[in-house]
Amino acid sequence: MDTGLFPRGRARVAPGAVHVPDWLDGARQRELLRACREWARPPAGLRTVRTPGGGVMTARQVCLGWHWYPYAYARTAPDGDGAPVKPFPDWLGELGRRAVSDALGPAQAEGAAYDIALINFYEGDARMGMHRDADERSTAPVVSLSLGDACVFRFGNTRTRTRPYTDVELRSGDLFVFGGASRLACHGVPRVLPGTAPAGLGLTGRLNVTLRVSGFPDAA
Ligand SMILES: O=C(O)CCC(=O)C(=O)O
Repeated sequence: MDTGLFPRGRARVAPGAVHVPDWLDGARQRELLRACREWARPPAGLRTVRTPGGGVMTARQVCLGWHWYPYAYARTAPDGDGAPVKPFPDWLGELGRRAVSDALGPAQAEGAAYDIALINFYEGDARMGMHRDADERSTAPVVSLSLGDACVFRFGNTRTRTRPYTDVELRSGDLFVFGGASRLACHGVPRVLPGTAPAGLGLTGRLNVTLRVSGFPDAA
C-alpha cells in the first residue's frame, strides 16, 4: 500500500525503460518469495559470485534456465557446486511476457521466450555496481521484479557507467522493464533501504528477480 503524500505513478525513465510501481500485489509477492526460497536451496542454489579480477559481489545469486557467471552462461554452476542449473518454469516466462506487455505494450512481448532468471539477494549493505546485461544474444527486454526492502536503482546510459543516470526507488512488488534503445543501458543498485520491506511479506533484505531471453542456439 502506498502511504506517501503522492501516489507513485508509472514512469518512463528512458526510451524503452519503464517503472511500474506495485505491479505485483501482496499475494503474488508472497508466491514469488516462496518460489525464490525453493530456488535458493542446493543443488545449484544461492551462491557468492566472484569476478575474474578477484572481486566479490555483495549480492548473492541463484539462476534458473541458464547459469550466469562472470561473464558467460552455462547449463551447470561452474562457480558453485557444479550441479545442473534449475529449470526455468513456464509460469515465469508467462509472467515475463505479461510484464513486458503491461510496461511497453503487447508488440514488445510478442515471441519473447524468457528462459533465464537471475535472482539476486541483498542483505546487510549489499549493493550492485553499474554494469550492462550484455552476455545474452537477444534484444528482448529485461524484466526486473523487486521483493522485500526498497532500494535505489540507478538507471544510466549505454555509453558510460557514470552520469547521466536516473535514480529510481524500487519497492516490493515494483516492476522495471528495459528494452529497445535502453536494452544495454548501464544500471546498478547503489543502496538498499533496510527495514522497508512490507510487514506482511516475511522477508528481511531484498530480492530481485530479473528475467532475460538468452537467444542461445540450443535454447529449448
Ligand atoms: O537488483 C536489481 O534491481 C538489479 C539486478 C541487476 O542489475 C542484474 O541482475 O543485472
